[in-house]
Amino acid sequence: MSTVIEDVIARKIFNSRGEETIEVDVITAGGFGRASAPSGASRGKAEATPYPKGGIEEAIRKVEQVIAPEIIGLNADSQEEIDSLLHSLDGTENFNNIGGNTAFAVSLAVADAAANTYGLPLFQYLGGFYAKVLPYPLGNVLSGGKHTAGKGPEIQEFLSLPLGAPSFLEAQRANATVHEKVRKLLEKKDKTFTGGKSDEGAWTCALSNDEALEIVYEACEETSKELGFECRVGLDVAASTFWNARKKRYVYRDKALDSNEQLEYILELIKNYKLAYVEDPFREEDFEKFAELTKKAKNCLICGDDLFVTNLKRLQKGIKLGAANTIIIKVNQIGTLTDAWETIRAAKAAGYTPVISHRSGDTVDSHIAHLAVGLGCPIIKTGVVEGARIAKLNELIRIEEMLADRALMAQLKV
Ligand code: 2PG
Ligand code: MG
Repeated sequence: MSTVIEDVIARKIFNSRGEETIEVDVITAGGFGRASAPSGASRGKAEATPYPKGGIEEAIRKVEQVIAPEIIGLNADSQEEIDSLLHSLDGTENFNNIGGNTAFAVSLAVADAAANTYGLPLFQYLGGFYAKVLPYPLGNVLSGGKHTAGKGPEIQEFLSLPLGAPSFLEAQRANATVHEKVRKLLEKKDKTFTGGKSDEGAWTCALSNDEALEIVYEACEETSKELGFECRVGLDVAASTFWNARKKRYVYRDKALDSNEQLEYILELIKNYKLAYVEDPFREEDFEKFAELTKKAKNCLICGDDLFVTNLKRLQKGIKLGAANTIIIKVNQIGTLTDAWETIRAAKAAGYTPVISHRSGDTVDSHIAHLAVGLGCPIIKTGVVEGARIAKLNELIRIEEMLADRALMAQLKV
């Protein structure tokens, strides 16, 4: 059962958008690990730099010529040592030299190799015996913003959160039901609807934010009635993507709102549609408005994605100001598993809910399913259909089956 790393291999593969990405294999004396990096379309400004100058070719060269010689011979279960080595080999705050995606693929492949060498599923290797709590899937059912061609709603994601589901399998069934109902409602209400989907498998349409919300709300309400448990609506506003810095306004097709008006608008949506979750309702620098909304919003998780970018320092600033009560965790925003774990730990200590998340460009890599259970994240954000999303959801169904009677759903009060 030796976890000594014997070889590290990097290659170029393709993600769900058809873009090139990096995949890394880590071979130990007794096992094997593999991880590939996802990629965002609406990236936060403060995220780790994805690739070094020279792109993926240079990232592969860095893995083979700079990183591999340093980590071959180390134990794959020395995760913190290896992650800190990645930082020192890079030498910058934001992984400018080796790239955040490069660090991510190495870091995750190392953890995967250690788990495999011990003969453990990754979630158990990371979380131990009591890692038995399944997350609720927060599923993207309708897309807008940067995830579409620009004719749809400005809000980037309309999500379904089956908060009352008794099991993960039932929760995913609820999201799949909402997704299907949204299609039927779009067929009726959007004359231009052709069945188009975004990268994340969510429907696209030519409706306004309010019209889209009406449809998703109706689909969630009907699903709740049919399945007998609560299914609520969530939003990823991704407000930085339609903030106009010159005009100092959030520019919608039919209105342009200043920050105070945006706050009122979001509060109205929370009330009218019983929203359980709102992500990035303001631009990524506006910690103050996040704090104001967090104070005023009732029964709703207020989440920072572009705001925090999984970065501990940005989270600490948020905690101080009371900005948000929920944080998106995307490991490739920060680079290594250890960094993400530290952010999750600080978030939980401050009463923030960590939401582990896919990226819009993703692969069939299913590690985030294991991170949700192994690191104790009560929500996992993905699509509802599409191969790269289903890979993660089905892995959670397998984990639930593996845990059998011991499996529990997360406790989440919204
Ligand atoms: C987001 C994500 C994932 P992207 O904003 O939360 O849905 O999008 O990966 O494009 O940053
Ligand atoms: Mg987001």
